[in-house]
Amino acid sequence: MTRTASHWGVYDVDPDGSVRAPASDPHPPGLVAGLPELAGSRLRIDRPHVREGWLRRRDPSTRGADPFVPVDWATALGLVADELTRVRAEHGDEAVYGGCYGWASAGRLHHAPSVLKRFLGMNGGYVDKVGNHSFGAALAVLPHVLGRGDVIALTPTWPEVVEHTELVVMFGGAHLKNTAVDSGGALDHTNADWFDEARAAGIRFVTVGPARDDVPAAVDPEWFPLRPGTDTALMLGLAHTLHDDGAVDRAFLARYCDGYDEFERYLLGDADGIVRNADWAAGITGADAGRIRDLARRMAASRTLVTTSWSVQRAQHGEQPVWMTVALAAMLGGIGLPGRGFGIGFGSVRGNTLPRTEEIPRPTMPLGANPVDVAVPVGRFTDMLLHPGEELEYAGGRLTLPDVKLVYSAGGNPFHHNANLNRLMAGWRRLETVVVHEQFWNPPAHFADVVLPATTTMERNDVLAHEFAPAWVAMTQVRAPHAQSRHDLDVFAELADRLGFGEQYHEGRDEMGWLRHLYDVAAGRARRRGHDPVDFDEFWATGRCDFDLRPAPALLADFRGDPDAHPLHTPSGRIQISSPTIAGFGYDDCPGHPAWLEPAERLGDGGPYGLHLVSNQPAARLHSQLDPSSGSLATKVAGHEPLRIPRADAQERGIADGEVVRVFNDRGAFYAGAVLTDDLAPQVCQIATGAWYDPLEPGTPGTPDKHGNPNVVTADTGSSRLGQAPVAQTVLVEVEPAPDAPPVTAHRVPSVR
Ligand SMILES: Nc1nc2c(c(=O)[nH]1)N[C@H]1C(S)=C(S)[C@@H](COP(=O)(O)OP(=O)(O)OC[C@H]3O[C@@H](n4cnc5c(=O)[nH]c(N)nc54)[C@H](O)[C@@H]3O)O[C@H]1N2
Ligand SMILES: Nc1nc2c(c(=O)[nH]1)N[C@H]1C(S)=C(S)[C@@H](COP(=O)(O)OP(=O)(O)OC[C@H]3O[C@@H](n4cnc5c(=O)[nH]c(N)nc54)[C@H](O)[C@@H]3O)O[C@H]1N2
Ligand SMILES: [Mo]
Repeated sequence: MTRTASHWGVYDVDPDGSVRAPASDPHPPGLVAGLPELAGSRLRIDRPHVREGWLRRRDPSTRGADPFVPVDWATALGLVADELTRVRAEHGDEAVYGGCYGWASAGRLHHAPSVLKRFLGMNGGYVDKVGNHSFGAALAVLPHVLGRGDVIALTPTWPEVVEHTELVVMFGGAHLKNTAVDSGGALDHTNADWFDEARAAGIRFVTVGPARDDVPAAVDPEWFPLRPGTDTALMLGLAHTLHDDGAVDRAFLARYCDGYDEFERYLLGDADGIVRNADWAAGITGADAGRIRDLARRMAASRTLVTTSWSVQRAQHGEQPVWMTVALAAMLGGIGLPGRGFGIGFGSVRGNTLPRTEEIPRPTMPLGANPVDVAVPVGRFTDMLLHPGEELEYAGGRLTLPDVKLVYSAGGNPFHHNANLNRLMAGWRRLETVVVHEQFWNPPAHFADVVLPATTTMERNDVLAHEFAPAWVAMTQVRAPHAQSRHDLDVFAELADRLGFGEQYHEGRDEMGWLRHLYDVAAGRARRRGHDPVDFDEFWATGRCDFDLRPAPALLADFRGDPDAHPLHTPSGRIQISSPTIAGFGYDDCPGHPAWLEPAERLGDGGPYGLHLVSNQPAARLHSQLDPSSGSLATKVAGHEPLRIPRADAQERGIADGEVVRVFNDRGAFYAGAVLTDDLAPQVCQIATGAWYDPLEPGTPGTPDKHGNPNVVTADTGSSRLGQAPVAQTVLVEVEPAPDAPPVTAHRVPSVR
């Protein structure tokens, strides 16, 4: 067997090292070539390294600027074990942060954040994270609205859409490149084919958002150019037209919803005199009022699905567009019918191609208990570093931010996922110690004190499994570990040995022993749910365990069938168009019903920065993963990450196509390569995330990034006090030509003593 897998696909490796996707994948993304290409790269970390300033002086101020000292594994693990023990003894278990956020790699056994948390939990505990970067605001609000927070399941599937839908109105679109990946692993890539089938079935697509190309041109979508962050206003305008036309499904609202009246009073402006109609929406969104009315009428007259991509809620007040999506779908009355109602994240990842089934319990590494009961919202990580002891209002309660002294990170890139990197840097310098497991000399490695080299998926045996995938796939080791790199699992097992709980950690199992054990436990659970998985030896010999997926009914179909027998887990048992619980929190940034709330930054606000920056997911990478691969490098412009800018806005600023530009605001600046386009709404610029952070003067506050990392300029405020979720999309900038931009040095190995 030479088959292995990644988050972006399954692939086979020939003895000569060449790779190809299996024939069963109709459209494997180019990303598949990235991992094998980088497996032996000069950027791989060959042995443990310790930052000189930490080793000699325990000086945090030169972190990111110092040379590294290579050490042997025994020395490195001794340093880490002693440091963990010191920090716990001097500052307590709440001083250790292990809630590392990150996609890591595919594979259920060698899942870096899991093996890390299992280790830290047994070593006294760790401060964890709560929420996520992907859909944190939705995660906060939907339990109050629908009584459930399983956001990735809250969308209809493609088969339902093709069979039942007439009109799909997509806020934020469903860009095909996003469906290249699934957390846990994409088995195959069929979204393009589903779009084709939908087109053949005569389904109409409307994409509402800042970019024309968020829906494939193949389905000839209608584009509603929109100022970013204004979706809620547009949805309110649509809702008002439904109301005016008498097209609201009152019977649906009466039987299945609670609190519509209160929302309706807001819509009509009963209290404040502001009528949220199409004209009002046009003024905020930049869309045409006549087109808004027309769209509302077509939505009422068709079997309509309203989808909202996760990007839309990755913004200040990001709870509102999600809540309003549900409210709008409720007014149309289609919720619970196949292919109708709403979809949150339809097309944000690959998962919605599959006939939804009851979840197959996939193999997972048991985390064990965490004796420390503190979890900080992911978006508030820098607040935690800068303001220990302060109170944070969150989700109706109050959270005291812990005083973290040591960050232990494996499988995430804090210089990718966090916003406002200059502020992060100020917090990062307050840490006494940063321990990182990494595969490459990337930003997390450059900004660590102890760097332990990790293997990649190609160098280990594992099992690929995703909640909604119809098969588990054996990931076979296809290369020897690079240089002295080790599996994260083995590193933690040895650290546990040194700290006296080795047997508890590894339970006497080696890699294959663990795989067999995790598989057997999951297979047992699957059998109890009526599935018939093959035994482990057959799985490993054939490389696959297939499940017969029984398509489940449409989302909320049982509730629609009988809301008394299948009530939602909300206070009323119904869909909460208004929520007394949320209203009771008294948050002005998240009131008791969906509402348009003015964000801190938006186009037309009269401030000094005249362009809205959208940072979307990269086509040629997974976040920062694969950035040095040839596929990603081929997308760069003059060595920098490309920034798309509308032709007129570029010309106004004297910017030519292919030129290097400086993108800046009060929080920071980065350099990028300009690409002039006609595919963006006026005054909207767009850059993908994931260019490796490349500060001009590492560790110096305010230093520009040379490469094109948008998080140098993004804000790290919370979506609201309800969600405290990241707001990457709420950011205004200015752009200017930068003929003297410094050269990019992102893909470098540090100097070594
Ligand atoms: N401006 C802006 N910022 C954003 C977003 C945005 O839209 N705009 N999106 C946000 C979203 S949705 C997300 S999910 C986050 C993603 O942020 P992250 O998940 O932090 O990004 P990745 O680049 O996937 O980071 C994974 C890291 O793990 C390492 N790694 C991979 N496999 C292994 C392994 O087996 N062992 C070890 N030890 N390390 C491994 C990789 O080298 C890489 O450094 O970013 C967020 N940040
Ligand atoms: N190839 C690839 N695929 C990925 C990933 C990757 O790194 N690479 N990351 C995965 C991850 S972790 C996640 S969470 C998902 C994220 O999935 P999404 O959040 O859906 O994806 P994005 O690319 O961030 O945004 C999609 C589009 O939303 C539009 N948009 C931005 N702001 C607004 C707005 O205010 N209103 C409207 N209407 N539209 C707006 C932008 O034009 C953008 O192209 O993608 C996943 N898929
Ligand atoms: Mo994400």
